[in-house]
Amino acid sequence: MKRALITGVTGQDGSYLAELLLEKGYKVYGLRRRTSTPNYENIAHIRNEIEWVSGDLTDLASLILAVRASQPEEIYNLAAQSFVETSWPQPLLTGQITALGVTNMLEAVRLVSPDARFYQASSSEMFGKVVETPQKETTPFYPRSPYGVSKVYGHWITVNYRESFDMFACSGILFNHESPRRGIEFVTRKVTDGVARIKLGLQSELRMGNLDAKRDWGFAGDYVKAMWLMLQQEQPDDYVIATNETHTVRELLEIAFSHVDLNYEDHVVIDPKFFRPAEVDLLLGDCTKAKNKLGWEQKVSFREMIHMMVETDLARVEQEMKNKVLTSVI
Ligand code: NAP
Ligand code: G4F
Repeated sequence: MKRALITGVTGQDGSYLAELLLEKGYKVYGLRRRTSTPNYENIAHIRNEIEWVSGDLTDLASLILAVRASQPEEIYNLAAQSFVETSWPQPLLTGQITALGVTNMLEAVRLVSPDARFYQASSSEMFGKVVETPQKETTPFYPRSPYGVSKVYGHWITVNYRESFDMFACSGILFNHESPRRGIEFVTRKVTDGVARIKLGLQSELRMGNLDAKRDWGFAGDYVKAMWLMLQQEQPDDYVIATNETHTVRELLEIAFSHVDLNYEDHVVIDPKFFRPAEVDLLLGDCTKAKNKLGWEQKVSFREMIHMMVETDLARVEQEMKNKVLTSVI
């Protein structure tokens, strides 16, 4: 039985990846950091199938112990302070987790299991103020946030450990990917949750930032397959994973609101609070290399994914409303 260690297993991608690896018969170890309120929402259905190891990306000793306890053949480093907006008010924390945390992880692997295969969750945010379109593996980076800068560091330290120590270390440069498990603060989920609340009469407006920003949005369930494929190759390498399509936030609003017969213009209010100090205006990925070498391709389209997210949020909010009525009756 193959063993894999996943950091960030409680997050969106970690939960889909854990499902995929369990389906493939892996023994899955999940790194869990201490929080005052446990956060198992995304992995509640497989919680008992995961072997838990405790640790934090900022604490090298804990990572050494986690790698020692799990003895993994494959390590997926998905943990990060992953919300771009938070990286301006918390640049040092973001750097400690999202940048130096990668070195901590790589050191733990180098010292304990140097033959293990390592996946680093790099990001299209590294392309930032893009210098070419579409963006591919050879496109120069120009990050626009402390998060993007941290991911550039994480990317290059991964490449450096591959070249310095001959480690099987891969960096997946993933463009935005979403799902019903996406954190509520990210724009797709904020919109689909807002649509559900407006449709069910719980609120009437949705406050938004820059509607002209363009993103290449895919489905997280498709993207974790690419992570796994990267670690099954003969040689370690870096790959862009994207849909080769871009959409504005405005198009996202149109698709989500019209799915429940609403017009976004009747509900969206522009709030300067949600504009960023420096924006990434356009992301559009070219994943030809992943298609040719990994045989990877997306299955779920942007529109299908947004519909899936609206439907899931409608069902959830409706259930929450029922529970509230029940609680008040009791
Ligand atoms: P996410 O939902 O925000 O999950 C982040 C995970 O990291 C959570 O499990 C979180 O644990 C964990 N974490 C945060 N700080 C930690 C620390 N100090 N020590 C240990 N664990 C820590 O992120 P995601 O969307 O699944 O993304 C996964 C990875 O891919 C991230 O590295 C992200 O930056 C990168 N990425 C994401 C996208 C995307 O569009 N989703 C695109 C490119 C790259 P808690 O539950 O305890 O908070
Ligand atoms: O959903 P977002 O917060 O994602 P962002 O900043 O693109 O970052 C995500 O994707 C990266 C990959 O490219 C990951 F590395 C990163 O971890 C994360 O998963 O914002 C998308 C766009 C931005 O241009 C933002 O300015 O939506 C715009 N936007 C407009 N109004 C908004 C809002 N974003 C948020 N979160 N909230 C708004 O009200």
